[in-house]
Order: sequence, then C-alpha cells, then structure tokens
Amino acid sequence: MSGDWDALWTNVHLATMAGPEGYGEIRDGAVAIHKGRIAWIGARSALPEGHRARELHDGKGCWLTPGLIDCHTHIVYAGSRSDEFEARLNGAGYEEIARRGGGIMSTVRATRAASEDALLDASLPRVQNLLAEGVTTLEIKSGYGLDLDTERKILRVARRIGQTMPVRVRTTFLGAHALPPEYAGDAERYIDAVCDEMLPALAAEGLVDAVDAFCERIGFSADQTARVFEAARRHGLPVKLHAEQLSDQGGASLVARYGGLSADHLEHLSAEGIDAMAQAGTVAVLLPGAFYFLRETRLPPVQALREAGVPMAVSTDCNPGTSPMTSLLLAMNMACTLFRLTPLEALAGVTLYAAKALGMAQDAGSLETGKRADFALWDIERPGELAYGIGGNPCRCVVNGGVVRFTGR
Ligand code: DI6
Ligand code: FE
Repeated sequence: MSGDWDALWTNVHLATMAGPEGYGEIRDGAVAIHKGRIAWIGARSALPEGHRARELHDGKGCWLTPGLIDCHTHIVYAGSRSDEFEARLNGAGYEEIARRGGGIMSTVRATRAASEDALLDASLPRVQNLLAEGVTTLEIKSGYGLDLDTERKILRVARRIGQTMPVRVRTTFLGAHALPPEYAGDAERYIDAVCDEMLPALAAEGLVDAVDAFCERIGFSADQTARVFEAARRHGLPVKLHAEQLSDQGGASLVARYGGLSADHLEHLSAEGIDAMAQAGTVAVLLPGAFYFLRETRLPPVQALREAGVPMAVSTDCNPGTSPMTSLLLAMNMACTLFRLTPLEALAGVTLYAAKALGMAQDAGSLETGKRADFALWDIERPGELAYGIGGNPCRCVVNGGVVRFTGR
C-alpha cells in the first residue's frame, strides 16, 4: 500500500529483524504506519512517489528496532525478599529460610494479603522500568496466589496493566508453581484443584492466555505437569513450562509433546529434550537473571540448541525470589556474557523469538509490512550496542500500535 498514511518516520536506521539472518539493517530507512500497523518499510530513497502522511516524525538519526518483548515474568507480586537476600549473604541457607516460612511462601502470603489495587500499585513501577527500555509486549504469570481468589486477583491485575499502560500483556496461569500449605503432603489433590476448579473458572473469565507449570523436584512431577497440560488442552489453551532449571525431569520433551510454545530455563536440558524441542518448534527461553542471582554454574546448552536450530528467546524472569530484575537490556547483556549468545542472538531473543514464545509471531517481533507498529528508537551507533551496555538506557522513544507512547531523553 502506498499513499495516504497516518504517520511516517524518517531519519532513522532500521534493524528490522525480518531477514533469515542478521539484523535486517536498512540505513536511512523509513517506516509508514496506517491504522496501527506497518504499511510500508524500506529505504527512504525507495519511498513511493506521491506518498502522503498525516504525521511526520523525525527519528533524529536513531536506530529503530521492533518493540522489545519480555516473554517470561512473574512481575505481579507483593512484598520484597530483600531480607532473604541479606540473610543468605549473612550465612543462612535457602532451605533454612524456607523452613522459617520464607521463600516463595512469603511472597504468597504478601500477595494474598494485598488488595487488588495495592497489588497493581506494587507492580506498576516494575512495569514502568521495562517500558522505559522499549518493551511493548509483556507476559505475566500468576503463581503467587495458589488459591482461586488470589490467582484471579493476580491475573486481573495483569489484565489491568494491559488496559491502562501502553503495553500489550499476555497472561499465563501458573497455578502449579508451588504446593500451598493448605495441601501440604497432597500434591495430587492440589493438581486436581488446579485442573478442575482454578483453570476452568479463570479461563471462563477470559483471564488466561496460556498455561505453565514448575516441573521440578521442588515443584511438580512430569506426571502432574502432564495432567495440567491435559486440562489446558481441554480449554484450547497453549502450554509452556519451567523446565530443567535445577534438574532434568524430562520437562522439555513433555512440553514439546504438547506442542508447547516454550520451555524455559533449561540449564539441565538433555540432548533428547533438545531434539524434541527442535521437532516441535518449541522456543528455548533463556533466563540469565535467575542463573546469575542463584549463582548457578551449570550453563544451558546454548551451542547444542543453536546447532539443532531451536530458536532462543531471552527474558528477565522478573520475580522476587530468583530474579528481581526489571531490565531486559541487562538480561540481553547477561545472555551474552554468561551464556555466550551473540548480540544479534540476544536482540532476536527479545524480539522475533520472544514473539514466537508467546504465539505472536504473526503480529509482532519484527518490522514487516502488516505487523503491528510496535517499535523503539535508540540512541546507539549500531544494533549490537543494545546488548553491550551495563546500566544506562539509550531508549529515546517507544511506539506501540503506531502511537508514540513514551519519549525518553
Ligand atoms: N522458578 C524460579 O526460579 C522461580 N519460580 C520458578 O518457577 C522462583 C520463584 C520464587 O522464589 O519466588
Ligand atoms: Fe520463572
């Protein structure tokens, strides 16, 4: 389409992330927007003759990338665990803290006690940090409620974030995150509640876009996870999984068998799991913030994933226990320094493949005609610079659905 557009951006360099390889660089490019979507994109010199746009935007020589996508967060929670962080640095063990009622249950208590408005207020500053760094799409998991009312409250807050903030939100029901004290010693009965009561009610209320579980010795078994996936299937919902974070439970193969969108963490991923993911097109979501904060030493098998052609996404895993991180740019840097991703892979991991991990590849993740006009402008010299800095924020402007939503310095 050419001709009458809503808006036209020029004086920008483009990293479209659209080609099969590379950044899809177009120096001195132009992007036209119509009805919130990309109507034309290319070199400025190739703009069709006689084009007209209602609004003209000067990109001031910035680099323009797809809006960033944080595809794995637990960003809606109340309270903080800085006391635990401090106790651990003063010699307390993780299990000792958990026995004292700390750990994940301390966040569950704080989240249960917070009103919906208080929970929203607690979460917004974290969301704002992400938005200021060019994030235009955000996944938010429940899992700090572990009862129907609190899981509902978390997911309602997630929806409200999507309605009131300039960001698209995808919600994930993570009822199978931990065993609540009410069900101590009876995980099977809790999984019954997750599958037969919580998920049906929350799905009926339109609060669930996908279903996740924590498949781990300290979480739920592969059999219990499979029951959750069966329930998701009954509701027509896609699945993803916290898999092979602390041990190999065969979670990656399991989620691949259900055609899962993603398997996340993956430090203990086996060759079999990699094959299953490659076959199924399941995205590997790498979470270097949790690796760093837990001072893990076992690396996810990045080279093997690369060789198998498994797409790799990168995310913050923002949560109070293992990754209190609200910078996706820092996650990109850590993915490079700790996991040896290239800066190109890191950028693809927060755009193209993060979109795929959310089932949104048709609509987001790259700058292409027909996709939603979600993008960020950066004061950088080359796109690889986004993964390079530690602290500092070169984001100058964020556009979501074609509308300028945030203008930085
Ligand atoms: N894996 C993690 O590392 C976090 N959740 C999960 O499934 C831990 C969450 C917490 O400690 O609060
Ligand atoms: Fe997580």
